[in-house]
Amino acid sequence: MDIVAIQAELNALEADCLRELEAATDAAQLDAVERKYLGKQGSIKAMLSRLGQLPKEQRAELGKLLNQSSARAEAAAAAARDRVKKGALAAALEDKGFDVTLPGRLPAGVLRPGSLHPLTRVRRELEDLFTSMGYAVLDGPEVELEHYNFDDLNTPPDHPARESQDTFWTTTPGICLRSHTSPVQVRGMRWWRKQGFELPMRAIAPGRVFRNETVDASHEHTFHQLEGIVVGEGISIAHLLHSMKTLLRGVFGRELTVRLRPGFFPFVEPGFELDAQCLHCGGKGCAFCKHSGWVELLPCGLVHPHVIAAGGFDPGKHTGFAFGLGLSRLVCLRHGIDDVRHLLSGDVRVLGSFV
Ligand code: FA5
Repeated sequence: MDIVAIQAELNALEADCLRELEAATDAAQLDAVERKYLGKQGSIKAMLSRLGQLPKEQRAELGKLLNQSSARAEAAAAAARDRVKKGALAAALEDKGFDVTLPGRLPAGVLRPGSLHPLTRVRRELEDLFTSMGYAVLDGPEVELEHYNFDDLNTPPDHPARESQDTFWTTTPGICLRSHTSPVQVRGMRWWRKQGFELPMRAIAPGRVFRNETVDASHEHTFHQLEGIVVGEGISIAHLLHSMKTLLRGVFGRELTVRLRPGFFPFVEPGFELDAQCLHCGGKGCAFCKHSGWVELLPCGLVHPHVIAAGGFDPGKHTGFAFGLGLSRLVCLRHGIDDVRHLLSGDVRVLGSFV
């Protein structure tokens, strides 16, 4: 056979290949055409075996022709693939049964739907509960002035109570990470006055706080509290108790067994510790309640006159109550989480159980 005959055969093969690529309407058909002509066993490639039939001087020429032909067929195959892909997408979009707003279908267990963190959920519930009773929701800085974190809260530098909250200090003197949400008491009172709002002032301030302390099942170095403060004329312990009961009923949907005992905080007088019976062990004692059967949850009291004055109100006329709910512990109690460290662990298995 001479080169002219082989060349004619090659041209015919190429033309067939291009026609079949053109006619293919889906990826499977394209695969078949590519296999038939361009695959290792494909007929264009098979022409290589014919080189041996030619005299030496014509082999290079046929080799070149074969390469050119393969390159053209491969380019046509790529273009056909592109056409088929675009066509499939256009057809899918045309199809009235295709809803682009539907979430993707994923193999089960690969990706889970997102969910709100239990802390966020309880915080939002409490915000709803308190705003429905006329409270404002305030915010305060996490990096706080020592002044607001301690001094204005009737806790001067030499006060022993400073040691009960192991504070993270920054390298700038007078600036710390807030060790509780109570600085929002004074910030809030000043803001309330500046706005010219009427009394009683009612506000809550949920947020993150930090303590340089040894962590265990009920202690984290970073945790959440929810501060509450009410200031006006004639605000008494009766108001405080009623509000605390409303709060706990709102969170747990039922009355909890609670006890009130005297508690010391420089910024309240008198001060109380409201403990809830441990729901993990029903009061029998476990690691979460440090085997006492009770969980310290809600310290509270009547706002100290010095703090009322620091907030810009008249301690001769105005009284108030304040509380500092341990939000992280409350979330643990409500959701049966037996270790507060799970909350901020970032472990998706924790979040996944609250979808
Ligand atoms: C305070 O922080 C006061 N500011 C609360 C307060 C506010 C009293 C207003 C009176 C008036 P205490 O240090 O006890 O108090 O912390 C309050 C709550 O935060 C505790 O009852 C507990 O539920 C929670 N808590 C304290 N330390 C930790 C910790 N390391 N990890 C998780 N929760 C904690």
